[in-house]
Amino acid sequence: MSDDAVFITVEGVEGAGKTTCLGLIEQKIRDRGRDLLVTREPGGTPLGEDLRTLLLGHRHDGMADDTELLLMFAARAEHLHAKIEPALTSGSWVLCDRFTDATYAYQGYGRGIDLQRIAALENWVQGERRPDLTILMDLPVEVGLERAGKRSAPDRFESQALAFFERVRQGYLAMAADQPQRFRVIDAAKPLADVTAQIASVIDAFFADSAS
Ligand code: Z5A
Repeated sequence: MSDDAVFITVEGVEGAGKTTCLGLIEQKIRDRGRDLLVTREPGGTPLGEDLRTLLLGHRHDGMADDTELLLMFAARAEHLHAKIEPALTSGSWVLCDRFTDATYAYQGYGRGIDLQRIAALENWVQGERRPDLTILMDLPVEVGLERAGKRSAPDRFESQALAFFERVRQGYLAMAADQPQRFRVIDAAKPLADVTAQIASVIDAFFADSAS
């Protein structure tokens, strides 16, 4: 990896505003003259997008939790191999809509899979690769689900019970408390103008820290 290539991820429960705010983050990074790959998980490659369709669709509603976990990491292995690592090696920054923290939050805290098993897969698939900065968009799950529900029919994850999303949210907050050097928590329940101001200040501070 080039010295100044940076890997940024954006996380949060459904409807937190990740997709909406990705464009702002992208613009702020490009304004600083950085090459940038914007991508997402599950997905980001042709194989990964096919796996995404399997994971989010209702065709395999009874899928075992372990199957779901392994498909997430299969998509991630391909993504790292074909897109993320080559981009970072060439000096490009990478901005990814969800990454392995989503696996800990959804498959770990949400489904109840042992976090150590996820950690073993993380080490196997990623080696030492971890995000440099993770923006966690936090809000009450009811607010996020209402926002997401206004948009389209629920996918396989959005069809989960409220208690599942509450565990996911608490999992994210536990990780953020555990790794404050990497996570920045945004109050995503606020109006969009306020949320974008919070994100802008996180990115500005990250550039300022990197320069010092
Ligand atoms: N998943 C997993 O289980 N394990 C893994 O390892 C990974 C993923 C990587 C797909 O992710 C699913 O995969 C996801 C977790 C699981 N579960 N689900 N469902 P995804 O990221 O593609 O899907 P998502 O979380 O459902 O994204 P989303 O619903 O598109 O949410 P969002 O991107 O955070 O929100 P948005 O589209 O930007 O905004 C939603 C609506 O709210 C939209 O109409 C906006 O205009 C509106 N909005 C946004 N911000 C505001 C504010 N501040 N005020 C008012 N309205 C707002």
